Amino acid sequence: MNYVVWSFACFYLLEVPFLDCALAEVKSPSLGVDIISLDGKWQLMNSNSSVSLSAEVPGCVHTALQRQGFILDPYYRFNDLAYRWISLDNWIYTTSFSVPSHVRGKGKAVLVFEGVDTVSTISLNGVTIGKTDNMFRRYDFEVTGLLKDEENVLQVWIMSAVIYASQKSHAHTEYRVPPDCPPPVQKGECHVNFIRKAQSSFSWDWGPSFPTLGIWKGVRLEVFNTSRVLSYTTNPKYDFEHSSWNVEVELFFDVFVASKGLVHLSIPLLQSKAEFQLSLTPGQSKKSFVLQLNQSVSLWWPFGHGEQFLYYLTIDVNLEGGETFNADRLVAFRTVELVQEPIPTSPGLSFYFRINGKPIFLKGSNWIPVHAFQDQVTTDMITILLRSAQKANMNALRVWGGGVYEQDIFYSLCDMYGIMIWQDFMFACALYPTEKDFIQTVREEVTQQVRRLKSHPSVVIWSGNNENEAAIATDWFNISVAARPLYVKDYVNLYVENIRDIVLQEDSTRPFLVSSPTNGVESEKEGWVAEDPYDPHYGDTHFYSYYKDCWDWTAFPRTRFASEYGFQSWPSLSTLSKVSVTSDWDFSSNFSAHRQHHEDGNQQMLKQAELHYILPNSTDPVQRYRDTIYITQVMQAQCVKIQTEFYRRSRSDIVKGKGHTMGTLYWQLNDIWQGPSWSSVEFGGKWKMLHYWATDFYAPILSAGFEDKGDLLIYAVSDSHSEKHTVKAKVKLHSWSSFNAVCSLESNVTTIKAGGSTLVFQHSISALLTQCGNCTRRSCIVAFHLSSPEGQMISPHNHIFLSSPRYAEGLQKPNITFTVKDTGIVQNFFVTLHCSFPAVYVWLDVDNIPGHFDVNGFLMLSKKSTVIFGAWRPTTAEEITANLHITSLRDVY
Ligand code: BMA
Repeated sequence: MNYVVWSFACFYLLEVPFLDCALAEVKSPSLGVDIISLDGKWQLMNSNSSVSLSAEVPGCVHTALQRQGFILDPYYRFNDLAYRWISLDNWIYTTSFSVPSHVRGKGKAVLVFEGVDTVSTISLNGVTIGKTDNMFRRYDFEVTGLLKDEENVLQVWIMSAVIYASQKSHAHTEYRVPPDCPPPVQKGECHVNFIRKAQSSFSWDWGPSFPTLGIWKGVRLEVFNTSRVLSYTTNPKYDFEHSSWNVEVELFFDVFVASKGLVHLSIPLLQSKAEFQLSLTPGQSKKSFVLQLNQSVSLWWPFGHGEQFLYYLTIDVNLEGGETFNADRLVAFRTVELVQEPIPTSPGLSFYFRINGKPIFLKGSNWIPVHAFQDQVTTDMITILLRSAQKANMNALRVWGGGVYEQDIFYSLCDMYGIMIWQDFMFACALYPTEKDFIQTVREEVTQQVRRLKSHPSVVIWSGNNENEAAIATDWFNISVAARPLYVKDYVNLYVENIRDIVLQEDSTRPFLVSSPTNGVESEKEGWVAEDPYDPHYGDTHFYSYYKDCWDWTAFPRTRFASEYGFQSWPSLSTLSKVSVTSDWDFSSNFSAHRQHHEDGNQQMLKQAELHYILPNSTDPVQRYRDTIYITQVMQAQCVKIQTEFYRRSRSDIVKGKGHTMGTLYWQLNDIWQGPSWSSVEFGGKWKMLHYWATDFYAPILSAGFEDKGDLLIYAVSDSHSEKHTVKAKVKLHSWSSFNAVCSLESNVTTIKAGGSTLVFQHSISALLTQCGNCTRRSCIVAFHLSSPEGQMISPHNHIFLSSPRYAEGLQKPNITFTVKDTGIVQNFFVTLHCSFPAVYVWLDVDNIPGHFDVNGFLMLSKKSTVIFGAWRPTTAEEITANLHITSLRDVY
């Protein structure tokens, strides 16, 4: 099938969510290998046999217990605490299977566990065949000679991860490896840094403690006479000397009997093919082949910068004995550089990504695990989240180091959507032990993950850990000055001498950073732990400030690259109502406190909101709760917008030596459960107000307005590489009490920088108000956008408040009414709003009907406005009408 047809088919399917689009990976690995899948129903028992049930593999204990009715939904109310016993117990998975004698008679048999969570001892027919201690690794155990025809009994004895971590930490007597336990507000378990498991599974500041146990990936038996392919990689490389592309293919073999054969590689669409001799000797071996391309290729570009061309590459291995192995894989051509070089007029170094030779501003967010129970993560949900990211004009996501290396489909979809991935290794917010066995298991983990992921063009950078350089540098764990060198030595040992070393050996096609945040090459100069890894003159930064007024953009560090920043909000009532009861629906309920895992989080949200808005005061408690959720989302959207626009407009500026910001990844895209967090998409896929706003503040051409020393300034920010737009800023002042603009202004026509930010409008605010006549800071709002000289709109509508809406004069209850009408296009509905006064932060919520609006949380400056709701399942105008809630700021007090 050629790419164009395939791409269209997939795109079409993905436009209708809930349909999977299979991306071809390995066809059927063969070379005469017989594969018996052991996935499916197993038996599961706890340590004293008091609980016994059947369980699905892949899966985990919690999911099995819930599916069989032993427990209720673990996410319901306080069940995370009620079900703590599950993770403190040990569990045994058992299955039995038969092996036909013609298979059993073959030379070598291997049991492959793609993923065990986490610490286990595995036996076959009563004989221990191996142990596991790392959920991020695949394990292969040889079982030749142990198989019977009938009734082979396979048992996986899984130890409590909590108890294992505690034992490991107590055995580490020479010095402590902090932190011991998470803060009490997280209600989590201790010593997660001692186990190679999703670090957030012991609790995080946005997630519950569910230290899962299970067989979370597939299990199979592979039996063969000659050899088998363990894995393979496909790596397009650009040959700068000859200005041409080639593709390096690596095949990893497990060879039982020496053999010879041929390897054919081909990319039909590029009319490129080649044949190579293959000679295999017993043992494990890597064979590399290079396919030279003799014609030019179409490049893969990040979303918003060009197409994402993907080509089928086929691999055929033919051994002399007649055994064959065939696979095909999509490959793409792009180069990536992380540029850290001096900037005139600024101390420090730049920090930006150059893709295919062009500087690219990374716009996106941070990705956390989609579910506490990884077996419940569906392709549909990953698709919804990634499509949501792309719809919000994101071109990048950071797979954060406290979760999991995502599943293959995640990266394949990112390849297709043009979403660049900043891939952390799974270490976060902690120091780590460096005992031999720990380092050994990490080395294997890193090797396997790099080999699994490096063929994806979407992955543009590896990063060693989340915040661990900062943890040492800024002393999170009260380490004495005398002890510090010891911890720095361990840090360098783990991330530099081991992880970095392996990555550099395995992958020469993309950059490696040791940590995030880091000063990059400057950190390296300072011995890998910089004095201040948050230095805005170097590398990336993480920045959080909850109590300071987020409208004050001067408080944000003008960083080279903002890889984390954000504000919390609560998810919608329809999301929360699935795990709560009416008595929980109060901001001061036990439930509200229980779900909040960030110290003072609920307080911080209200305090920040109160700076600019009157807090909800309905006498109906449920209405007040709904409105409070709304106000937290308004606050979050407004704060992240102001901060992101500040970073985007800083891309060309150097102010007091700081600037040239080239990336914004706000914290965080998605949620792991129904609770308050920094996310812009709720658990289940519903968009918060922030996500709707991201669509605008990440628009390819943005008009960003702000106030500086009494002046109103508007910048035009463009992601374009060459197109120099001529624009004018159109500015209108609107009074809160009438629909007619009080006055309108236009800037001169300006040519804006391609790939830069340009000041297009500057005006003293007091002069503007005087000139305008009937306007004060409190009675009017400024709306603006960019248009072409001919009047065509080229940036989304934007606005800026001249004073806090809490002091707005003339803002009245808008009395919004609505009608819903089918558009005639599948699952798309017009929602037409009518209001009697201008309204701000107009929010439409259809409760449990999945889907999203084209715009939401908007400023309504006309009597009538129509938006479109696209549902993700069949629905009707009547159902939408019955479920639609409309709220604007003036409605909540
Ligand atoms: C950063 C992240 C996460 C955390 C977030 C919000 O430090 O790396 O660890 O969830 O801030 O506190």
